[in-house]
Amino acid sequence: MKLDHNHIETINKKELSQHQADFDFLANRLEQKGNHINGLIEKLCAFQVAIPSWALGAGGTRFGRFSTKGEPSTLEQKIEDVGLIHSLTKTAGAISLHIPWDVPKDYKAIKELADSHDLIFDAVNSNTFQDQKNSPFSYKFGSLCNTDQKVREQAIQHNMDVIAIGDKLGSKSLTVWLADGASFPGQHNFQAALTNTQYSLQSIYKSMPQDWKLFIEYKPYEPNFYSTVIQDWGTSLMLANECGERAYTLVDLGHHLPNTNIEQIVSTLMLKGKLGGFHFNDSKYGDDDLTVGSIKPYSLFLIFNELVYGMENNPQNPYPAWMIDASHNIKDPLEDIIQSLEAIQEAYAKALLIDQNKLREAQLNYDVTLCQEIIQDAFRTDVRPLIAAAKIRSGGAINPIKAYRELGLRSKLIAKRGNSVASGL
Ligand SMILES: [Mn+2]
Repeated sequence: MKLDHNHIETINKKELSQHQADFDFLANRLEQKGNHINGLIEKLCAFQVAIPSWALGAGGTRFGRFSTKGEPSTLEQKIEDVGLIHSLTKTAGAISLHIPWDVPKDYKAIKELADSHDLIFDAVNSNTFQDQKNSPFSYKFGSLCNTDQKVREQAIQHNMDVIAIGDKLGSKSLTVWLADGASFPGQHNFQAALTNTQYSLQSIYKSMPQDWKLFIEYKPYEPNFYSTVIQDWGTSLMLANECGERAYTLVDLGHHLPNTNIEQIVSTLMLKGKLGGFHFNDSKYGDDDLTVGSIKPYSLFLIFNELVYGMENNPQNPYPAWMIDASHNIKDPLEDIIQSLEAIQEAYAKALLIDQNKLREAQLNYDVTLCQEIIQDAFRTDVRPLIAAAKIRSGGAINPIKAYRELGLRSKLIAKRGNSVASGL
């Protein structure tokens, strides 16, 4: 299923005059403050976030899973769903595959399908946190960290297979997230587990094509509840440095202990040129994988402040790979992703409004009050008309959730696919 652009235009027409009034008011205010409206809109249009292939169906918890119905059961349908999201938002121009959940059968056809939806393949994700059918060895006691060399070799080979698959699709990076860790004190020799992980990652790194990047994700706990081998950004950075120039740390917002200062982590990594990728979600307690911006929008804004600063001042850091890594337990997954994209755009737009020169001056004058005023003035600005203007310019919907509902897209998907449940998770 593909959206006819005329349908979006018809829906937009109904909102155009209200939008224009809102936009003129905001643009006037922002111009008075010295902002260049056109430049802001261009930056918003250019900002694209990858959608992971496993996020298009209802997620679940260990207590159950409630299907949304009409979920995609093939890779083709998953691409179709990302295509729908991208048509409405014009900010989801990439898909991130999870292997082995989404291995293409016909690479040429899959590439053409993605292309027809204006989508590229972003980072590919390996999976050594589950045992795969027909695999001789189990990851129950770890994969890249395992004490048994044969298990490690199997996990390394899997990552090499994932790289080969990604390479055929035009991906340029591999994301490694490990569940490796210990559930109880004494279970692991920490040093041996870290050393094995390091050697395994180095083997994977060496096998990558020259233009590929390796992203190393960290997480403090879960599914192992005593320790994880790559528990924090420091460990990830250390491993990345030991691999080489094209290895980077990947920050997932949910992979921190409560109240961690994530914006400072972002800032440090970008200064060192080592922030490779970024996974968006939101959380109240742990790795809750909730809709981006639904719990802590101010925190997201502060993180974007550092991302914007880094993108403008740290040429040593490559442009990060953005991806939504959330789970949708009770909402329609496509609506949830659209809400996440809106929250990301909002935080980005607000961060772009921060007057960095004034902020620097206030910092040098030790004017703490003014520093807060400058930052919060940007945060308190309602930037939604700016985001809508970017949507109009790129051919998206002024209000994507409203358009999704008015077009009855979930009902149409159910009519086509029935009560199908997404494959993968
Ligand atoms: Mn993640």
